[in-house]
Amino acid sequence: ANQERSFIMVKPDGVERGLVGEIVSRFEKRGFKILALQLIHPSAELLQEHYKDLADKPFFPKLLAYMQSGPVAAFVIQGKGAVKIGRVMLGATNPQDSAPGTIRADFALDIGKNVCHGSDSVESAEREVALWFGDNIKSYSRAVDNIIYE
Ligand code: DAT
Ligand code: MG
Repeated sequence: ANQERSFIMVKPDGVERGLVGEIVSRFEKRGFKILALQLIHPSAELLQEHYKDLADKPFFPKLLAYMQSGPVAAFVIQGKGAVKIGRVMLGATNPQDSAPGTIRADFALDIGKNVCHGSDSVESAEREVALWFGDNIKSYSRAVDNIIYE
């Protein structure tokens, strides 16, 4: 139950604005284990696969261009409720609707520049972790988990 994983990504605007440390830090402080962490210049092919469910949307070309405008900081968090809590910590897709204290509410104003990505289900998390990191993930134990979990 404490092994659930989610794929989180700081988008190019977030990297350019120097928000990588702040965003990673929020997940670290919450108690999640960082399982993988990499700055990536994503190819069009990788992004098309990542966002394949949105291929028919009118904003898809703009989304792909934005996501290729610079490197992204991709990482994997592991811990209890990683997917659901990850989404809550990001905030609503449109920053105009994001609850105060969420990443998008604290750092963004426009839906097309919403700073971060997080997997929306356990199934998509598994797919996205495999897509972005393949076999480059190795689990490890942390003594602090005995303090974080009851
Ligand atoms: P989320 O990133 O919250 O999972 P999503 O998967 O529905 O949202 O869409 C992926 C990204 O596409 C989203 O972060 C920003 C962009 N996007 C979504 N809906 C949009 C819209 N109506 N107009 C412009 N960009 C949109
Ligand atoms: Mg999504």
